[in-house]
Amino acid sequence: MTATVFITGATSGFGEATARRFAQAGWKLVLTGRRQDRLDALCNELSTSTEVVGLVVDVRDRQAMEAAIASLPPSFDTLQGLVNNAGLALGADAAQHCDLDDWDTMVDTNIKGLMYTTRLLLPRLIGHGRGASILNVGSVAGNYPYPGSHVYGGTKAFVGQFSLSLRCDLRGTGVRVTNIEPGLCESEFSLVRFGGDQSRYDATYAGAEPIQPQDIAETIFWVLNQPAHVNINSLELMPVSQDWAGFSINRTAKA
Ligand code: NDP
Ligand code: 8X3
Repeated sequence: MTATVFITGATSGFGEATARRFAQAGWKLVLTGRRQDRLDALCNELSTSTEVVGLVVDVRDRQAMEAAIASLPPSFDTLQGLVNNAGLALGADAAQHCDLDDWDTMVDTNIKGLMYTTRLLLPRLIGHGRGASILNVGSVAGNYPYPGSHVYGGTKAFVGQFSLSLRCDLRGTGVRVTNIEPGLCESEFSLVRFGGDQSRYDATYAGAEPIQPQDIAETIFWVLNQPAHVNINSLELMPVSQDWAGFSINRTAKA
């Protein structure tokens, strides 16, 4: 039986690169995203080498997710892989200057969208059983604080804890769970975060030799292709150029 992987957020960055990597290995694909033009173009391209279904759907919309998943053809009744990748950061200002709508969007996408997708697909993953995998895309922001991370980091901390707890609940099903936690990676992530500001995007990556989406795709492919008795619990990766800044001490009288 040909293996199938369901990838959220396949219209750019990690998700798109991951779709290409799995297609190259002959896996069947279910790809999601909101931008129909991009999803159609990718599905058309990859359908020359494998079976692909594109679902134009917003992960925040629970009913739309239910309907989209229910519409899958019978050949997708079981899934070997779920890559919960769709997500975003909005802004990097200090918490006291942030827009609550942006915070809602990050929670709704990175937490609730991931939650909905996981719950709705669990029966299909359990149906596959031994060798099935859920791969959640967390972040170093879920492990370490930095100024301007606040809610984004909080959502990724949720992803880490949810992943660990899922492993306990899935005991005996054969379904594996992994949280990958990347650091600085070059993708549209930073254009989205900075409201399309190309100069801030350029400044984020200048001279840093950031991780590329293809690097993440290789990592995800490796995780899902481990022997069925091996579970990679979490995997944190950073570019060599990135490390930790150390503790910060404010020495003004006010603080
Ligand atoms: P991109 O912005 O390139 O890709 C994000 C993807 O998520 C797009 O395909 C987008 O598709 C999709 N998406 C966003 N919101 C929604 C939504 N509401 N419903 C459905 N799809 C949605 O960023 P990356 O590839 O870099 O990011 C992928 C994941 O990796 C995210 O979870 C991010 O937090 C995480 N990450 C990124 C890092 C980085 O430095 N780049 C580092 C660590 C983690 P569309 O707009 O078409 O809906
Ligand atoms: C994205 C990585 O360091 O910008 O999750 O938070 S970082």
